[in-house]
Amino acid sequence: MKSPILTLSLALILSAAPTLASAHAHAEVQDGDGLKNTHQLSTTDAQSQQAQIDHLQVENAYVKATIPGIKVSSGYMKMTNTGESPIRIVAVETSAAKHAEIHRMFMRDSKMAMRKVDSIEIQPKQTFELTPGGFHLMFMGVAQQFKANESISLTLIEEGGSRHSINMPIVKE
Ligand SMILES: [Cu+2]
Repeated sequence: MKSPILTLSLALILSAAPTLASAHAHAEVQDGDGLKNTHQLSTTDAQSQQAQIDHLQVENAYVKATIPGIKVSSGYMKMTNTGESPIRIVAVETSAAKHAEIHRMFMRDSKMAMRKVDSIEIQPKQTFELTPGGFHLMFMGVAQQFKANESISLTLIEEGGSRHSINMPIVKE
């Protein structure tokens, strides 16, 4: 029932970068044709590792395009924990900006403000959405202008060190 979404998420992860193999703790799962079709827990090592990767499923990831001279952008996505234990994202990394942080919008004196947060936790079987006006990723010191129809790659880092590389298309506001 969840197959189409999982397939999409896996495609996003796999398209992210050839560096996935070195960046990801579960690099072995890149081997084999079964990768695209098999998402259930199974008896083989390769497949159970692959299931682990799938525990964090990312959809609809995007960052906002920037205009020349503006070095700040923000990013959004929908993350689903398909596993049995909580996933805590403690950092994000990208070579596209000097600093990448997890932020949260909040009201202060009836105005919207934002602050950095240390982590976000996604409970088992829950979806956590980064949205304009809510939690989001903040990019400061954008290295090169974020141009619509291009993309940046981003690595989500879990507590414990697991890394998930994703591709974030750049979208014009
Ligand atoms: Cu922010």
